[in-house]
Amino acid sequence: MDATTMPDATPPLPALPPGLLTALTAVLGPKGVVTDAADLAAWTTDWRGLYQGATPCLLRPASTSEVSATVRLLAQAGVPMVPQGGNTSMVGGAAPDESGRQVILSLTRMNRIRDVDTLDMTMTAEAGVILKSAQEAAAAAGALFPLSLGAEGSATIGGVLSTNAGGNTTVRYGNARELMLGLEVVLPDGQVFSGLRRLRKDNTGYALKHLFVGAEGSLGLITAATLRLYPPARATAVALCAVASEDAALALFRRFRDRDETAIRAFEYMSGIGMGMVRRHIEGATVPVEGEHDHYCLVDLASSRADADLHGLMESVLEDAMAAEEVLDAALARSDAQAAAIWRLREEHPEAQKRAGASVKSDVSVPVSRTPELIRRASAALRKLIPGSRPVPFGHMGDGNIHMNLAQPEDMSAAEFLARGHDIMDTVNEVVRDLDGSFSAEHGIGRLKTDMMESWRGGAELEAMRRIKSAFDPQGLMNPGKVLPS
Ligand code: FAD
Ligand code: 2HG
Ligand code: ZN
Repeated sequence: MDATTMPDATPPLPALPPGLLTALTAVLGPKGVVTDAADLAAWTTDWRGLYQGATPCLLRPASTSEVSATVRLLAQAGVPMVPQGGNTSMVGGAAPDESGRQVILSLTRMNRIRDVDTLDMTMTAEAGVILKSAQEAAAAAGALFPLSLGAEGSATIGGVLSTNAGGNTTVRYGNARELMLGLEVVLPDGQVFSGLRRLRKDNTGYALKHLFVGAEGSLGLITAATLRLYPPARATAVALCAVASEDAALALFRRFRDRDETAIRAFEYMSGIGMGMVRRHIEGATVPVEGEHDHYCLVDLASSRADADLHGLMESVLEDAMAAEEVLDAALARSDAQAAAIWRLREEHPEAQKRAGASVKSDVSVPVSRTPELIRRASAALRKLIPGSRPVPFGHMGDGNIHMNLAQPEDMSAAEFLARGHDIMDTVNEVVRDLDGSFSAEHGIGRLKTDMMESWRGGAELEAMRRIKSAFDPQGLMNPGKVLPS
């Protein structure tokens, strides 16, 4: 077979309906329409590299009216669309499928902070504002936007709301939903739902705005949001603790909660295996407690009162926990730099795990009281399923949300290990189900977990979700193949 007779390995992408690209370019200008295959590659692959999709074009509207006009044109032509923010989804939520028919609608050019009000304590930000920029804008006004997560340098306001992201401070401030007061959304037919109300109380029938939070772009495109602000932290204390067991970790959380629940800003669990990966793979990472331990906790206390004695509280609780042999050793940060170095040990867990080889992630939650049992039982089941594999549980213990991840055995190929991905997730989920938990805590469903919806949310619950979907999006054009099984 020579080159002229050889079939093309990748068939050409189906063209968009005639005239559509011209009409879109008239709305968005040349900067708003990207069709060059080389430029599109970065947008069609997800952060974890799980999916390699295809798209005929990337559309980049710069205003709500441009989003509305774009969606109207695509809806009239029956073209499916995939909303995208920072493309940091852990579940392939923002990646198009392989059909080459799904257009990517990126909101990153909508990046204006429209308003910060420190009397109402609200910020109105467009969907493409990077989370870190939103935090900085709040800080510049003397306030705090508390949502904080490892991807905050890339994730956008539209993305964190659409996934109902949690992160490190949920234990204190709630997840993205709880930080949202109002939304502006372009509906699947192009209409604009203008709900940017900054009201703390607003009992007017169905809370439509909440449907779009956590919907992962399946009901419409969030173009802007009004968010809650808080007073900034004026006193803080951060410690890394080596703890005796999973139960000791939870007991430590309880000690802090019993002494002063309002002081806890974050309470994170890390395993010895995960900490070992950070030591090995992250340059400059040093663990400030001596020796190697099986379990660690990061405790972060904060108060808006400058005179709050949080170091005193931290030392006193840790002394009690050491006397009870729950805490084996602890390092209390004496400067902001030391606090940041402790936080880095936690934040670099995803990157360290990536560098340590293939891994399968399970973002799950159980009632807080059952987190020790989750970690113990799921780790044992995973070790039994794949001998030599390394469970790397870590995460937001104060919320009952553990990333029950599994790293490949050193002597197994990545491909062989990843082929067991569904078995691995099923093994974790079996324990989670038994503990009254959820198979998706904060990362969402995306493409990865859509086929789990039937068994976890079947019956009336799934049926109600399907009705909502078809009421908003009767043509099924908004992020098809995500969230709901077809
Ligand atoms: P994308 O990935 O672009 O999109 C996410 C989903 O939302 C997709 O379904 C997409 O279609 C949809 N979407 C995006 N923008 C819009 C919009 N404007 N309107 C409608 N739909 C939209 N998550 C946590 O909850 N807690 C963590 O601690 C955490 N840590 C992370 C750490 C790392 C290193 C990484 C890579 C991710 C982490 N995540 C975490 C995952 C988290 O879901 C994302 O970081 C974030 O919420 C997604 O924002 P994004 O702008 O990148 O959205
Ligand atoms: C975190 O808490 C993120 O760091 C990512 O939610 C978790 O990599 C993961 O599994
Ligand atoms: Zn997390």
